[in-house]
Amino acid sequence: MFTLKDLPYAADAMAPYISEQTMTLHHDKHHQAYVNNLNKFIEGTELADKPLKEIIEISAKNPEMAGIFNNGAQNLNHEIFWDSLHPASQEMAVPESLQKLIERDFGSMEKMLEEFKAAAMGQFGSGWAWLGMDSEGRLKTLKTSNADTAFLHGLKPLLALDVWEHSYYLDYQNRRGEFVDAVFANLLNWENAAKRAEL
Ligand code: MN3
Repeated sequence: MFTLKDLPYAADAMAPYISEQTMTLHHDKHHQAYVNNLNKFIEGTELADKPLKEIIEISAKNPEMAGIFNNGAQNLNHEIFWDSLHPASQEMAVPESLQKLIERDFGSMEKMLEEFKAAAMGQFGSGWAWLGMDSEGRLKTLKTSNADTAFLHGLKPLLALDVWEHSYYLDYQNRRGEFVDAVFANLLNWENAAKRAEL
């Protein structure tokens, strides 16, 4: 059975860019519901003892397992999302190793963030924007719908941005772009991104 991990920081650590209320509802209600539903769906089935990624891979190929897929992938996506943020009070530089790859594959940090933002803005309806690394070690951005997740598209996820409305609506209403800009400028956890890339 899966359990909801605590946030790796206080719920008010992203303020004023993401409010304590949004973080609390997002983690304690939305993410918790995905974990609870996943457990309900897999209890007593052959998937019950399998690792999360395997459950996602199996259910992705079986349309009758949509409930398992949606809740399993959303559990994984949110774990990566929490890990993609750092407290607003913390100064964080981009590790040189990651900076070099970004410049190699996008030309500059600004260009990468432009592409990453375009993925976030171009996702029609609920979904995710990603910075990931392909099997050849190249960095790419990606957008995915609903619960769909980067590793199913051949990308190791380095940064995940939740663009479901529950992620920003209390703080920014319909202004998704302002939410994206605030996260990019103040909250992205570059150190964890470099760790995920195994740099
Ligand atoms: Mn969410």
